[in-house]
Amino acid sequence: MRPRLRRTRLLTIAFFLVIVIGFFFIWTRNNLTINDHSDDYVSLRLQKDQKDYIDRKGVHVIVGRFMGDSIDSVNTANISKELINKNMFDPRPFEGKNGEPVIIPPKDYNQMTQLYRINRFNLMASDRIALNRSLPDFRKRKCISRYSDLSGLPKTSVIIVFHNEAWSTLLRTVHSVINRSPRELLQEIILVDDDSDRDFLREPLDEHVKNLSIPTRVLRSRERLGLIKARLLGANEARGKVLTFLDAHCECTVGWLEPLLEAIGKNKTRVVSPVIDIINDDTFSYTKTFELHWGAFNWELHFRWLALTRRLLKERRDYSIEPFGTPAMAGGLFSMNKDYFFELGSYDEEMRIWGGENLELSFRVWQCGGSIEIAPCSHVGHIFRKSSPYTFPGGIGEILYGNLARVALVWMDDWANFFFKFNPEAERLRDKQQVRARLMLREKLKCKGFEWYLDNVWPEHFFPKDDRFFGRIIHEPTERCLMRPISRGFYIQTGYAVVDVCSPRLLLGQMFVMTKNGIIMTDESLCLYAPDHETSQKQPKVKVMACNDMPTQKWKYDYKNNLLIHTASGMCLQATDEFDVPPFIAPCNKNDNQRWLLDTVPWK
Ligand code: UD2
Ligand code: MN
Repeated sequence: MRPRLRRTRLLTIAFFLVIVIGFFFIWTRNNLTINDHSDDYVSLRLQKDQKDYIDRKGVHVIVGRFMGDSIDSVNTANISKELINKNMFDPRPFEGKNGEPVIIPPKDYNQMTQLYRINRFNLMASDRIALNRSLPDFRKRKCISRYSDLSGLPKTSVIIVFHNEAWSTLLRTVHSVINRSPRELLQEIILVDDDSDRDFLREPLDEHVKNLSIPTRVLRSRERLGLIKARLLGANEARGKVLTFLDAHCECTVGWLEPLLEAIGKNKTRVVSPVIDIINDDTFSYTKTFELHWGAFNWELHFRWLALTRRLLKERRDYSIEPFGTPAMAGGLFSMNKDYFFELGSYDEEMRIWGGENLELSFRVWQCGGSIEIAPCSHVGHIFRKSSPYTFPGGIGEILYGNLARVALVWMDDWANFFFKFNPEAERLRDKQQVRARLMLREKLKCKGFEWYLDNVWPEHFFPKDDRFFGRIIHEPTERCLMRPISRGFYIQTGYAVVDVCSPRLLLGQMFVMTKNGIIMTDESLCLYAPDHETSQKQPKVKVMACNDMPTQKWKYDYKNNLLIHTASGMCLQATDEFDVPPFIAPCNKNDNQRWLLDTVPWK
C-alpha cells in the first residue's frame, strides 16, 4: 500500500473512533442526569430542549420534592473522607462564562461521577468556574429604568445558611451578591454554618470572608439545627432593616435586589421572592426560567410551580413588570422586613431540618394580612438537585411529614383533615405534634381562615370545597374508576385519562373535584379535557391536562341519565370494558357505556 493511502486510512479510522467515543461519552453523561429514584414524586428530569424540570404530567416541578430515605449513607459510602474534605476549586479562565455550560473532557469522567455524589451536583464543573463568572442580564428592558432610583430603599442583611456546601458554590453565591448588589443597599452578609464537617468550611472560610468588601460574618452551630433554625440564628443577629435569605448555591444576576427592597420599602407586609432561574446541576449552565409562573402546592402539600392563570394574565396586562401575588413561595430565596418577620412569628421552631417551612410562612403571611409576591425583574439562579445530599436524622419521611403535619394543623382548618385522610404518613405523626403555641399566635394575630385563603389568594385551586363535588367518577357498567394517568414506575406522556379497577383504599389518582362551573379537576392542577372538534377522529380520546379554564375542559352531569356531557362538543364521556382503551367522547346515545356515577367521598 502506498504510504499516502495508508495515512488517509488510518486517519479515517481514527476519525470514526473519536466519533464513537464522543457518542459514548454523551450517552453516559445523559444517563447520569436521569435520576436514580423510582419514587413517584421524584421522577423529574430535564428533557432535551426543555428549559425547566417537567414531571410526567407536564407540570413544572422544581423544588420541594420528596427525596427518598437516607440514600446518602449508601451513595457516599465509598467516597473517601479525604476526597470529601478536599477543596478542589480550580477555576479556569472563561469556563462557564456568561452562564454557559462547562464541558468536562472524557478523561476526567470517572472522577467527575465520583465527585457528583458528594453534593448531588457536578462538583468538578462547579470547581472550574470562577467565583465571579459573568452572567447575562435577563431583565426586561423596562426593569432598568423602573428601579434606577435607589433613594430611600431599606438596607438588607443577606443570610445564607449551609450544611456541608461545596466551597465553589457557596462562595459564588457570596461573590454574586457582592458583585451585583448596589453597595448602599447591603448591610452585611451572614453565613450560618449548620454543623458542617468539611475542613475547608472552617478556617479557610473565616480567612476568605475577612477580605471581602462587604462585612461578612460566619456564625457557627456545633449541633445540627436544620435550615429553619439556622435561618433563625442568622435573623437574630442581623442588623439590616430587611432580611434576605438565599440558599448556599445561588447566583444573583444584575438588578436582583432592587425590586425586592423597593416593594418592601413601600409596604413592610410584602414578602418578595425573585424569579428563580435554573443553574443546571450537571453543566452549571444558567437558564432563565418562566417569569409568568407562580408557586402553589398539590394535595400532598408538595410545592409546585404552575403557569399563571388567564385571570391573572389579564389583570396584569398593564403591570407586567410589577411584583405579583403568589399562593406560595419556593422557600429559599426571599426578602422580608425584619420587624415584620418577628412580629409575625418568624418560623415555627418545632420544624426540623428541611421542608414545609415555605408553606407555613406563605399561609401565615397571607392569612395574617400580608402578601407573598414574585418580582419578575429580579432574577436569581439556583442549583436544583434531583436528590438531597444531606443526612436526615430520624428519616426524611418522619421529618418532612412531621413538618407538613404542623403546617396543616395550624393553618389549614378543614383542609387539614383532607390532607391527613390521604396522607397516612402525615396522619401517623399528627398526634405527636405540639402546636398550641402556634395556634395561640394565629389567634393573637387575628388571622383569617384557610377557606378565605383559597377563595381569595388562589381561586383557581383544585382542592375540594363544600360547593363542589369531590369523589370518584365510576363507570357504571364496568364499576371501574376514572383515573388520571399515574405511572407505574414509568413515565407516561400521553396524558390520556384511564379507567381502571377502583382501589379499595382511597387513591388520590381516582379522586376528582367537579366545580359548579363544570370543571372536572384533580390533583396537580389537572383537568379533564376533550377537543371540541376533531377531524381525524370521530371518537376523540379524553385527556387529563393542565387546567386552563377553556370550554374544552367543561362538563355537565346529567343526573337523570347519569351522563357526563362535554359542553364544547355536546358529546358524552364513554368507556369500554377493555383496559387499555382510554375513555373517549362520542355522540350521546344512552348506551350503558356512557353511564357514570358521581360517588361522593367525604373529605373532612
Ligand atoms: C427548597 C428551598 C429551600 C427550602 C426547602 C424546603 C428554594 C430554591 N429552595 O429546597 O430553601 O425552603 O425547599 O425546606 O426555594 N441546609 C442547612 N441545614 C440542613 C439542611 C439544609 O443549613 O439541615 C441548607 C442548605 O445548605 C441550603 C438550604 O438550607 O443552603 C436549602 O436546602 P436545599 O438546597 O437542600 O433545599 P432545596 O433547594 O432542595
Ligand atoms: Mn437549594
